[in-house]
Amino acid sequence: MEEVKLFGHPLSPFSCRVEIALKLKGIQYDFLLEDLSNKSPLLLQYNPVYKKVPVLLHNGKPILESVLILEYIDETWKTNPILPDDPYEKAMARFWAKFVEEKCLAALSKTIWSTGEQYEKDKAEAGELLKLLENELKGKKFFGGDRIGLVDIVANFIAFWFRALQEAVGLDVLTKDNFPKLWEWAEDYMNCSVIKESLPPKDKLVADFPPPYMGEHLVAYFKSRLASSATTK
Ligand SMILES: N[C@@H](CCC(=O)N[C@@H](CS)C(=O)NCC(=O)O)C(=O)O
Repeated sequence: MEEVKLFGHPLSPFSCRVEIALKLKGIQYDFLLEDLSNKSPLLLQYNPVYKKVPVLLHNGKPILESVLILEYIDETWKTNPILPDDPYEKAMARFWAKFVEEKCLAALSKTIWSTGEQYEKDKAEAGELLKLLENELKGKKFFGGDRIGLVDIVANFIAFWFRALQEAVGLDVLTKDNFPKLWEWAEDYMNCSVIKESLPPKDKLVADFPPPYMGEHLVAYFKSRLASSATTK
């Protein structure tokens, strides 16, 4: 009997990536909820370098970093592949996953926290990156083609987290008009049952994000921004 345990947090987009991959493959696992403001000794033991979730424990061996965990899961359990077999297609999927991870997440996150002129600058910068994703989706339902693949799972921050926070704070970075293909992708992605059951409720995300590991000042800032957007609506 295999041991599969996931140290995670339900509001973490990184932890949800792993849950999605395990569910897509039908792997049974135990979810160990981490209190990110008071991390468990086991989490610190398994991930002494970054001290972050997610950590996948497979038969006693820890696997770290969500994208690497996704690849590990795909290589370990072959049903419902999330990476293509073809070496070129695989390299391209990794390329776009890296692009989403390293460029898009940072650029989109900046727009949530910035205001005024800085917001306009950050929005334009994020828009340039989203254009590239919009183009990549041409002729495809998902980044993975007809089925959800690595890039789709890595981009879950865009489909759910970013769109929910953007709506809550009243931003217009990613809209149906500006990025119709990307918007449609996000809707299709969110409509998949495996995805729906792996994501936290939107109101909980908006109320409790960012999770407590982030600085108090960020939490306070986010709340005040929410409050001011609510009064100006
Ligand atoms: N690059 C990591 C990022 C993981 C990450 O940032 N996890 C956050 C939760 S969303 C965390 O555990 N933070 C705890 C901390 O920063 O102390 C991955 O992809 O797994």
